[in-house]
Amino acid sequence: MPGLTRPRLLAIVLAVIAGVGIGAISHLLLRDGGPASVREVVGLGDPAIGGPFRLIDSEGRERSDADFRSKLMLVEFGYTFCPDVCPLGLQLFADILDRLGPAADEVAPVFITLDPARDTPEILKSYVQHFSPRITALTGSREAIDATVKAYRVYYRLASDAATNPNYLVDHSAILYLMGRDGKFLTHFTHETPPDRVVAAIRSRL
Ligand SMILES: [Cu+2]
Repeated sequence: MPGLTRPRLLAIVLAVIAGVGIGAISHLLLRDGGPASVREVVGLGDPAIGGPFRLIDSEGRERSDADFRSKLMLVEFGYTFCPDVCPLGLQLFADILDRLGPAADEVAPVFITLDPARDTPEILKSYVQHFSPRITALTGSREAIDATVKAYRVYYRLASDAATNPNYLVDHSAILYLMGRDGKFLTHFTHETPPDRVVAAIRSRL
């Protein structure tokens, strides 16, 4: 089966929630001027999700995270060959943009491939246009993708037959990240999050 098994998905979601929780606690402790020893220890666990990237868009242009600073960024990772998870995620992107109406101009939806070997700019272009022409699709070298994956704490794994089967699958986490205009992590959603809740979360930050 493509996508993720439920226990694994749950583990990833819990890991993200735990990471966010640690961040919240550390901020509270720091704000309240906790003891120096706590400050040091908690500081090590500060879960910065997201970060700089330098990738290639579907027009072949180099794009960096800084290009999206004037907008809220909605980020999702996947691959065009994905039979089920990614189409759902991109449909959710399209639903969110529709529901936002004119406010959609304030949001930059970004789809980053986990499969740069097959997802060329041309393939990404025709794929995301099925969902919304507003979506920016990004690819790049395996190294550049992996650096971005690491920054966003995304899980992915190529199927074991990837070297021999051209139709190989990629197991991956399915999380939507909402990033602020400063590029910093705000919150995240899953594909099960109702679009209206995502829209409300976005509107509250416009
Ligand atoms: Cu997928």
